[in-house]
Amino acid sequence: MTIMKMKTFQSLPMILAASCLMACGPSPKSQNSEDSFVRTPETETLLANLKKVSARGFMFGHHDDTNYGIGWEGDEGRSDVKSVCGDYPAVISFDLGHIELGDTASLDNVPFSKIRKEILNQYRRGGMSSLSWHLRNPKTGGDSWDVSDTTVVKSILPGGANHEKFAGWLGKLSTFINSLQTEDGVKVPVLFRPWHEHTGSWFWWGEKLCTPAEYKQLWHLTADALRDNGVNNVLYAYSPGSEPKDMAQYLKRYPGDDLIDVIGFDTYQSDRDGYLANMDKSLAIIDSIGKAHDKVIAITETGYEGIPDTKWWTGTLLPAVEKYPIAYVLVWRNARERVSHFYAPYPGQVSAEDFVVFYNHPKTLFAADVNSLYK
Ligand code: BMA
Repeated sequence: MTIMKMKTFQSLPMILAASCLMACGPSPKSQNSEDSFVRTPETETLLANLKKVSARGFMFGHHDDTNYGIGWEGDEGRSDVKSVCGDYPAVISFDLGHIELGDTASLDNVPFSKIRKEILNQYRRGGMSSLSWHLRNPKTGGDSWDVSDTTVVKSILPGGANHEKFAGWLGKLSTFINSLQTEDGVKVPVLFRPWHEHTGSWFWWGEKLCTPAEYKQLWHLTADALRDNGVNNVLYAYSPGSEPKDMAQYLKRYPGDDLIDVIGFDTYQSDRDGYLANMDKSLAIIDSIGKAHDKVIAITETGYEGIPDTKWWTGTLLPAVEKYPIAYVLVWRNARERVSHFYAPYPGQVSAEDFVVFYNHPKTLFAADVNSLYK
């Protein structure tokens, strides 16, 4: 089903115009310890706009949206979300796993040239791209999920045996992010969300795999290296899982307000009641911290694998999130290579009609609704 909507409200740039003079200038946060370091104006404008989005609603996001979907791969301009509702997600996320190896394709087998092209396409639509990084294990050679060794983080910090190797990986990552440029040479701002779900212990940077001090050092090492490599077009997102029970637990490994721009969490539905409870608990935490620390809040990953509930979008997701001032909620990928590993509807999928109702809700924002996050 394809239904085009015409939502009757002002465009985001119009609403933001009044506050832009103050909000769009470089903020003190953009000055890192090196006085000369300033993020690009487009990056600062993106942050200012993210802070304003929740006055209108929340953006919908989908991982790898334009790279592939159910029954297709690489078709120009195609998106399962667009096929269902007529518009692209306002946020699309991509994963840079294997960029560190110098490979030409990601861990999910998407060429990095294609990822770059889709980030540029999303920028031209005025929407946002977010980047996660399921990188390899620099000590064992295994993947992100290889938790067989509890000293991996320590080994890549200054003085560790894998420090130089990891610096090289950050160099490759930086080269890619620096290459995100329009024909006019404008660097495309992106939200970078490394070291995610660290309050669980399934990634080598997880809770039981490093100390809070090591985890924070990992973040600073990463951001400092990117800055030294000239990366000035990223905002940073901190996204634990839904394990923290209160603000203190949420902030236990927080690398600091100077570094982080967006705070969020990742959580998925298995049983509905548990999901709603987790959502509410985690949303309340990030809402309070967001207000106290002046941070953008978002649900950085969520979803219900296979979406077997015909009314999931308006019956579960919408009521769970609508009372909180989140900038966006993002669902995970529609894997073309793993049957039933999908989180957004495609034409004919059982929740597709309900997704159109969700799309037509005045609070949900898609690419044409946000129009431009960079002006
Ligand atoms: C996971 C799964 C994996 C994938 C990884 C990185 O949640 O979707 O299949 O490789 O994300 O995208």
